[in-house]
Amino acid sequence: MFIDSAEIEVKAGDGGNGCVAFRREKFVPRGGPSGGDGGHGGSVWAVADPAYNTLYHLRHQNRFRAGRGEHGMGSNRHGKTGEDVEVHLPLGSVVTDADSGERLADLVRAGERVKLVKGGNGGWGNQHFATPTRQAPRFAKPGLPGEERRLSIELKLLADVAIVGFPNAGKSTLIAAISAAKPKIADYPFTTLVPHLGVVTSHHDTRTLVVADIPGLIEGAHRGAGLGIRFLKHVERCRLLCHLVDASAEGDAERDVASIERELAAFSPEVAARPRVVVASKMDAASSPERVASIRAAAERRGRPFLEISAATGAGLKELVGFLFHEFAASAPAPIATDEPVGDGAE
Ligand SMILES: Nc1nc2c(ncn2[C@@H]2O[C@H](COP(=O)(O)OP(=O)(O)OP(=O)(O)O)[C@@H](O)[C@H]2O)c(=O)[nH]1
Ligand SMILES: [Mg+2]
Repeated sequence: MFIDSAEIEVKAGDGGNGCVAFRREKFVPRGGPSGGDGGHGGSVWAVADPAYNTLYHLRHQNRFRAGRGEHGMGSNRHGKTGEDVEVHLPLGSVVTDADSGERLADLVRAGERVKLVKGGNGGWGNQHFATPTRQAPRFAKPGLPGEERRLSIELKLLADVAIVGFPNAGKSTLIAAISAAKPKIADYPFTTLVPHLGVVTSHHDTRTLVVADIPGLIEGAHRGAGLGIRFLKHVERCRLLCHLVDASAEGDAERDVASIERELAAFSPEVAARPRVVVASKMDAASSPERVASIRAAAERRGRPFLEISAATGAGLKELVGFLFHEFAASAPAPIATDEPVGDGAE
């Protein structure tokens, strides 16, 4: 299942107590204080792990506790440090403190580690408290408690390009045609219920782009219509939007284009302002030349580039992929390199 938000509780280990002890050796009468320090408590870390695509695993475990520090011992022996604990999260996870709203981590690189809560310091043993006038301190410090937090985690997929559009516009067919991704394709709306990622390889070199197939949007999505806009957060980090408009549908495309724009704007003005290319899909089955002309006109009115494709025949796909790479000419390689559907494919 594709789960993209979760709440967890994390608790770092308490520090061990310092120890009160004195040297007791046969030929050393009245030996000095020898109580060791308590060990530090373990911390809890977030680790960006490409083996995970969703937050589903946090359904089974939502509490993480690091080990406590051992208490100090006699003969100046320190207590052992408590064991650290790691919470593995997919790339694109944003971790915030559920109570204060403070953003603690935004994991974008594989292997990145961020400390979520810090273990408590171990207390000092009595050996630290000896002074010339107090040679036999009978006290030590207790360990400090480990931090504790409630965290909320949001997964926002990391992709370069997001394919958006009405249900049935041909988004999944497109991603299946240009990458190894295999989302479900069918002749009815809302076939795709969760976002899918695909890696597209350049025709000319070894560059890759991560493209996201976003479930269809309809008018009123921001008020919850259809699948709503709950998946639009996955568009937030995409630098380019590829807006598919079905050329096989009837009527003037202006309304169709405007209604997707309104939904994007209602979600986030920033997302609505992203670079966007308008793509007429299903050109092999175009309903009329007027329909295609109206899609082109809607793109021109907005100063957006316009392309025509047919994922069925492959026409225009090379140009589209070339265009996408051209837009990203100066950008770094994509952070994710998997063609896995996000989730277990249960749709
Ligand atoms: N003739 C033709 N049909 C297409 C083309 N692309 C997609 N289709 C058909 O259009 C229908 C919808 O395609 P999908 O790729 O599932 O559409 P979608 O945009 O992912 O739809 P949702 O997941 O429901 O939002 C399917 O029956 C496809 O076979 C095309 O280029 N030409
Ligand atoms: Mg689909």
